[in-house]
Amino acid sequence: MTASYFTGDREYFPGIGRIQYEGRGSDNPLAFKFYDANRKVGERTMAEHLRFAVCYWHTFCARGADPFGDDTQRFPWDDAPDPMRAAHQRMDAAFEFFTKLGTPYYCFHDRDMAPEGSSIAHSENNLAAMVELAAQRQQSTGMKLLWGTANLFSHPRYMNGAATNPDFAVVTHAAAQVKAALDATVALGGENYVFWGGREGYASLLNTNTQRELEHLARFLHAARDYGRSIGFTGTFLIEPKPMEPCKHQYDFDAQTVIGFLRHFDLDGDFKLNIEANHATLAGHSFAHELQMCTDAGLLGSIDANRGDPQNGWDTDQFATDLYDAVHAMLVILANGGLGHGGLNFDAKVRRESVDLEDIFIGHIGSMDTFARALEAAFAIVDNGALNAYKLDRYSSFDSGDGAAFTRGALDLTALRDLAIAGGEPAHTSGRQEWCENVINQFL
Ligand code: XLS
Ligand code: CA
Ligand code: CA
Repeated sequence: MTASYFTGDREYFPGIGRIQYEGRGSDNPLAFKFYDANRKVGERTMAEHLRFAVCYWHTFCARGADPFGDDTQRFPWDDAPDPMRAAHQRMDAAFEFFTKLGTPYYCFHDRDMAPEGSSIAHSENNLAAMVELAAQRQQSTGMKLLWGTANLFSHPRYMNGAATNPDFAVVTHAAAQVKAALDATVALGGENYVFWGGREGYASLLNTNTQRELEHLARFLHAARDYGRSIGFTGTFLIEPKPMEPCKHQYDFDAQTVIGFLRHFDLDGDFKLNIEANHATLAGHSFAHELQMCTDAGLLGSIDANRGDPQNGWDTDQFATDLYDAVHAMLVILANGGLGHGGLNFDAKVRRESVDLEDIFIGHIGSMDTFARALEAAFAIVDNGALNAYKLDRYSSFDSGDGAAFTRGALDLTALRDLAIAGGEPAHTSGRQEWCENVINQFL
C-alpha cells in the first residue's frame, strides 16, 4: 500500500499511506475532512491557494525537550552510529512524510539538514552532501523548497547575537553560514530565503550600542542580498519578525518595525516579510493585523502558520486549529491576491506528551483542514461582497469633492478649518463592528 510513497530503503512511518480526503463525515484521524487538494475555490485549487509547507526542524529534529525536561520523542531515524548517517536517515524520513502527507513544499535550516562539523569547511561539506541527496529526493518526489535559512541562534558563539554581535569575528562566522545556506537554497531551487533574528537583539542597554548593531545588521543583509543575487537567487529574501524569545528585546519586533527598517536601509526591493502567527500574538497583535500591515506595504512574503496559547506568554508553536483566526488571516491573504511565491509553512510542533509518530501527521492534517475551511469561508465572504461594500462605503467621503482634494494634498490646514466651520458638527456614524462580526459567523 505504501511502497511508492517512501524514498529511501527503509520505511519510517509504516502503516500510514498517502493521506486522502475523506470528507467531513470521516472518523479516520489520518484523513483530510476539508482539505481536498484539487478542489477549486474560485479560479484556483485549494493546493494552489494554500501552498502548504512542512518545516524540517520541529517535525524531524525537535524531540520534545523543554527547559525542565529531557527529550520525550524516540524517532526511529535517530538510531544511527554517526551524525551524517542520522542526517541521511532523517532526510529519508522527511521525504517519506512530505509525500505521504501531500504538501508541495518544505523549509529547512542548514543545521536541521546537516550537522555542524569541526571547521567551516567541514560544515560546508556536510551541508553540500545533504543538499545533493535532497536534490535527488526532490527530483524523485516532486517536492519543492519554499525557503531555506541558516540557524544563527543555537551555537554558543551566537549568544551575543550573529549579524549584530559586538565581536566582528562572530559576524564573519554568521556570514560563512549564510553563504553556505544561500548556496544550498539556490541548489535546491528555493523560492525564498529567510532571516529570523532570534539573537539579533539585546538583554541590557547598559552593554549594548543599538545604533551600531542595527547598522551592522543592515550591512550584513546587503552583503547577503548581493551574494544571493550573484549566484542566481531570483527569489525573495524574507525577514521574520518576533518581539522577544530568546532575546529580551529583538530588533525585528513586529511587521511595522521591520517594514520601517527595510525602507530606511533601502532593502525593500529585495526583502519582504515572513509572518508567524505566534510571533504576532507575542508582539501584542493579532495574526491578521501583522498580515494586513505587510499587505498594505506590498511586502507580504510568506507565512508561518501556527498558534500560541492564550494563557501563555511564550512561543508554544502549536498547530493551527483556530478557525476564526484562520478566516481573518485568509481574508487578508485573498485581499492581497494570494500568497504569491510564499506559502503556509507549519512552523508547529506536537506537544511534548504527543509521542506517537502518527501525532505528527494528525497535527498537520488538522492545520491543513483548518486553513481549507478558512479558505472556503473567506472566499464566500468576499464573494458575498457585503463586508467589502460596507468598508468601501465607510471611506466614501474621501472619494469626491473636498475629501478627494484632501487626499490629493490640495487642501492646507487653514482650508480644512474653514471646511469644518462650513460643515458644522459631523454626524455620528456607526462603525457596525457587531454586524461585521456576525457576517463572519454566518459563513463558518
Ligand atoms: C523561531 C522561528 C524560527 C524561524 C526560522 O521562533 O519561528 O523557527 O521560523 O529560523
Ligand atoms: Ca517561524
Ligand atoms: Ca514560533
